[in-house]
Amino acid sequence: MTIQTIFTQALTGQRPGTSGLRQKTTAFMQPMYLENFVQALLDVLNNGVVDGRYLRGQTLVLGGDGRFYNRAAVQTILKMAAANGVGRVLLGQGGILSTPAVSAVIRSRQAFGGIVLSASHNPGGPQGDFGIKYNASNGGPATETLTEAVYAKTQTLVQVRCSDAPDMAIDQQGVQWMEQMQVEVIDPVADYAALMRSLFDFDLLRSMFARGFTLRVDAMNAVGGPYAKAILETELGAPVGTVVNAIPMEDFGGLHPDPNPVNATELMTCMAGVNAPDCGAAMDGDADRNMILGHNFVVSPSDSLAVLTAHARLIPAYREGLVGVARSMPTSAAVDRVASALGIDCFETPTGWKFFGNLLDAGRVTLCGEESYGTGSSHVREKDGLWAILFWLSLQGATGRSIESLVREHWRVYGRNYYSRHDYEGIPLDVANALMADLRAKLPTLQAQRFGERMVMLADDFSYLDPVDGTSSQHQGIRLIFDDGARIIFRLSGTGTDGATLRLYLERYEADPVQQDMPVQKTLADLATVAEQVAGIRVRTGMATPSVAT
Ligand code: VG1
Ligand code: CO
Repeated sequence: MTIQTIFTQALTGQRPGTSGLRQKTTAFMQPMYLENFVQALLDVLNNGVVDGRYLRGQTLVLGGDGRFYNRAAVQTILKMAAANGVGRVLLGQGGILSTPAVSAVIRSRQAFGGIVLSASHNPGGPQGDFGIKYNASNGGPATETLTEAVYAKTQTLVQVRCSDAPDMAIDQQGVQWMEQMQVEVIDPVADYAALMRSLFDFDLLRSMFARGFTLRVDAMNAVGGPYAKAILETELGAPVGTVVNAIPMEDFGGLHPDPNPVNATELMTCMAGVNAPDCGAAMDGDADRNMILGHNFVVSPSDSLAVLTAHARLIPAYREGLVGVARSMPTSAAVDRVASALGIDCFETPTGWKFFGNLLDAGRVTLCGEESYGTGSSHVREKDGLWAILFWLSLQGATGRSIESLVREHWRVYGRNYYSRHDYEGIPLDVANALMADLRAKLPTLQAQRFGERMVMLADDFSYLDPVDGTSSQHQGIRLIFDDGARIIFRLSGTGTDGATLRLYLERYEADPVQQDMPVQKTLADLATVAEQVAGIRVRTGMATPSVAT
């Protein structure tokens, strides 16, 4: 075995987005595409840019969501890690690790960091997307400082180091060596399952299933399957078949593993049927997202965060209460009301889990969430789909109440934040950029403008000053906040691979219990009209309706 130096050409366009570098699988499979990015990452980690620490000789965790190209990418990364002085790699068996499991393993084994191979909720397969992201020693997504350093490096890269060792056997657990590097193939589920056991009352959950509580978890043929089966079926005694679409497939069996009512159609139908189970749930490609359903009832992710916050003390891990909570800016303000009632801090961050990391590390928050079906806590530094499912099961077990009644009671107590996200996908980049630029330019004129009954109280482009390390992030989304608390938000997605995706977020608050059961889109229609008036989405994109509205 020798270490080869391969000369390469710097590539443009390898700037990580909201959650790592995502691209068409075909792009990733081009010669040197993955290699260049990985070399840039290893160079940055080896030069002490991060906290003055050096990767050389240290441990990296490696795994992915099992999508097409996962296995090949694992082999490439192992050879490059060995050639770049990595001391040890902890590799999920078969190259498999969910995003929350990578976070858990980094933390439990005190690794230097980890590499996740996933494009998360994006479709997979040769015609789909692939992705790679780096998580730091806290288990959380790399900060913008690090991803920008990696991006800068990709632009000047001239060589890649790689071992010419043969491919490794990755399907058996155990220890092997490549060059000077130890590779330990680990059980992908064990560390994660142990962590869940330490947070929740597994006896309570076991007794629920023993009494006949019914659950259907749709793993969408993605990486959540093995975790859900091991924990829910094997350990907690849920009947076999509780977890469906449970075997990770390279193309997710043609499903789009983005758990929302539009994509998880099979689950939606099942939960609307007469024999619907007590609870339904789905996860995304890398198992960090969750959708929770009752009988014919979808819990909106923003409400989910608020309900979990309100009842957290029922869970052993949060019995002492929460230190604070955080939500991404476009997420509804439902949780803010609970935080204020509990007298705890509530932080508003830009979109993407990386912005929660410092708050969690500094002990300022315990729970975090995003409107995009993401919820999590201080137990890891990622959102966590199965954790959210176990949390909701525990709430049902502890209160004896159904999902729908828990949410409806929440609305009665705190009011309801009607909420919807409209996605306009596949817009030409220049059209999307012009739309945002024009909105930005218009902001001063929107201030104090009236739209029907409402007046704009604040029109701005959201920026965030991290209260822990003082870094600032600009241009995180255009906000129109009205005098009645309603909000309209526009931002461009940072995870897509086809042109641009415009996300329009609509929210309005309803305190009156009699008015809390209206059809969501209908009750937000006037806000959608204002958004159209202000941004001219229809005219600019030629799209009469959003491609997805959830
Ligand atoms: C989307 C979501 C965001 C989430 C991100 C990664 O980003 O809106 O809330 O953190 O995906 O989720 P964007 O930039 O496309 O809006 V995952 O599960 O795809 O890693
Ligand atoms: Co995900």
